[in-house]
Amino acid sequence: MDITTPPTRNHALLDWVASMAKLCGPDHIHWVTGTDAEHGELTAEALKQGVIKPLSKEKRPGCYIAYSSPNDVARVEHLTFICTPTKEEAGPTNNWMAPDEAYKKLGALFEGSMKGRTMYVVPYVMGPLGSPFSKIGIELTDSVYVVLNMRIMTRMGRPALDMLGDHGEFNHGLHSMLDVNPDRRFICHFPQDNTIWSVGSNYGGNVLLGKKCLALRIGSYLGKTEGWMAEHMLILGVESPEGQVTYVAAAFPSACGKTNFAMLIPPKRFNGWRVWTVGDDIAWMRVGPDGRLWAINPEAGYFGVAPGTSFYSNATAMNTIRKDTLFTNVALTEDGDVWWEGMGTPPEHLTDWQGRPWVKGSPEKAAHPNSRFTAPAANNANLSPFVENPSGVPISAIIFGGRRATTVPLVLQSFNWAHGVYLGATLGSETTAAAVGKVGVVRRDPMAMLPFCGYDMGEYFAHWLAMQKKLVHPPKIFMVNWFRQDENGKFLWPGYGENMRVLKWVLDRALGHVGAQETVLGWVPRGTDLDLAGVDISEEDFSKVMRIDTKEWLVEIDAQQELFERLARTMPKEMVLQRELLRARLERLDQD
Ligand code: OXD
Ligand code: MN
Repeated sequence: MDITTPPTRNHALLDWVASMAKLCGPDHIHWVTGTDAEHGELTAEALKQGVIKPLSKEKRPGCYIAYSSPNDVARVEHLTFICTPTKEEAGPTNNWMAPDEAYKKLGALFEGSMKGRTMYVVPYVMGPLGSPFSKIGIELTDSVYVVLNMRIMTRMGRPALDMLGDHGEFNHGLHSMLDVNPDRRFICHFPQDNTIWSVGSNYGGNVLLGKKCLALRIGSYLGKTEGWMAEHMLILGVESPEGQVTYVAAAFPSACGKTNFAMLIPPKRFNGWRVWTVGDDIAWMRVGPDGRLWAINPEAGYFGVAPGTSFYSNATAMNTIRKDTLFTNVALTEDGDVWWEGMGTPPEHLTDWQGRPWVKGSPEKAAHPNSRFTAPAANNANLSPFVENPSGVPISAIIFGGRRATTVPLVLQSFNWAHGVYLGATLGSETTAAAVGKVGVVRRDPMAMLPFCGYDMGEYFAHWLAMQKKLVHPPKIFMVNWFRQDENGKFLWPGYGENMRVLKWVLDRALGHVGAQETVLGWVPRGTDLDLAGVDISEEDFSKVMRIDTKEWLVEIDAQQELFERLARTMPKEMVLQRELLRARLERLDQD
């Protein structure tokens, strides 16, 4: 076995790498340092292996395109396991495997899996370097594609080892692609051991172990035990013309526009306003000494959904991905550029995401619906200057949003923290292409964390409720729905930049600048409090988008029953009572 010199004296790390190498049997071990020179070598290696292809140097400098196996294009929730000593700890919404069984089963798959391959040792930090909020992980992987992605998504290499030192704690991540076969694909989390084992996939969410696996599944478990929160939330800062910046965290299920919202460009009407991106997918939040909730973005890049991204929907992202970006499963133009559905008019000819010729007008999608860009946050012209702040940014408002064609109004504010937790806990959303399975069916996705909570969801709600005790200045909680449709299936709200109107009301409420009108569901904007000047929406459509229909809500409450039943063992009483209170209010209204 050929080994680059381990740049560490951390014995726990050296011993663990040695034992995993013994199990997987790679020909080489490469300790990743993260330098530019090394990046050049890894890129050359990936090109040689045919894992990536260069894009046009003029159009996309430093950019590459990769294609995954057609059987490996999204997260696989049915093959994702939480391996806690008891099934109860994982809870009824997670797949569970006993730790011994999982180590045995996956151990047999890992055995000799890296023969003829290189094992890359990838040290990385989630969170700003040197921040006490940050966590260190080591991912052992046989995929050079993973290493190239981790370089963008995390603080990878030597700085991570320096932060770890000789004795530090780290997450133990082991990944092998094997033969990318869905029959031999498992993503297992061992929260008690701070360990993740992933086999048989090479798709981002399954294999970039810092992201969903560490930052959310293991992170939420650590958050519960250490008294903080790991959430599937973007973080943004809104700067007023006077220079006051207010921070908001927002949870939306996968592929519901978090990246677009995090990079929002205010419309003309909001001259002098600016939105700063702190993060687009994950927030780690702690109560600060001032009693406010402070959030960091543990990531260093964006693993964004490409389809639908355009200069209209997200100009900031389009500019971010101009250089140094890795594209996966998008279509390729004849002049070495990328294209996907929703970007604009397609060229006459493309090569589709499976390498097949594609002609304009073809009914087939040229890019996979879950195709992605991996881009450095540093490319974002609106990146918050506080993104590296070791203590994060103070959050004044939390937003929950789903993708709902009916029922859920454009915006409302919860009555209080517990009611806000109830709104988040019962969030429903139509499924998207980000996970394998049927698209477009409403499922409960509590706090957009259903696929990402590393322990029992009822306990997770209890943790949310318990956080209130520590918060002297809790953020105000809101619910939004950008996706409501009319009877003909047309979206009622223009969305994208116009969401600034809603955001402004959220800020006004969070900062106590405006009153509001009470409804059965929560507080909503009064007459003119939501600035609609210049928005392309009729009065009638606006009333439709804000409509709270008693009958629909009685059905919605019934649709929450399955979640309440599944989580009955640990569902906090407050959640049950919130639901009953809402039911009583709705029934009274329905009778009147
Ligand atoms: C993601 C997801 O990739 O949520 O962020 O699937
Ligand atoms: Mn996500």
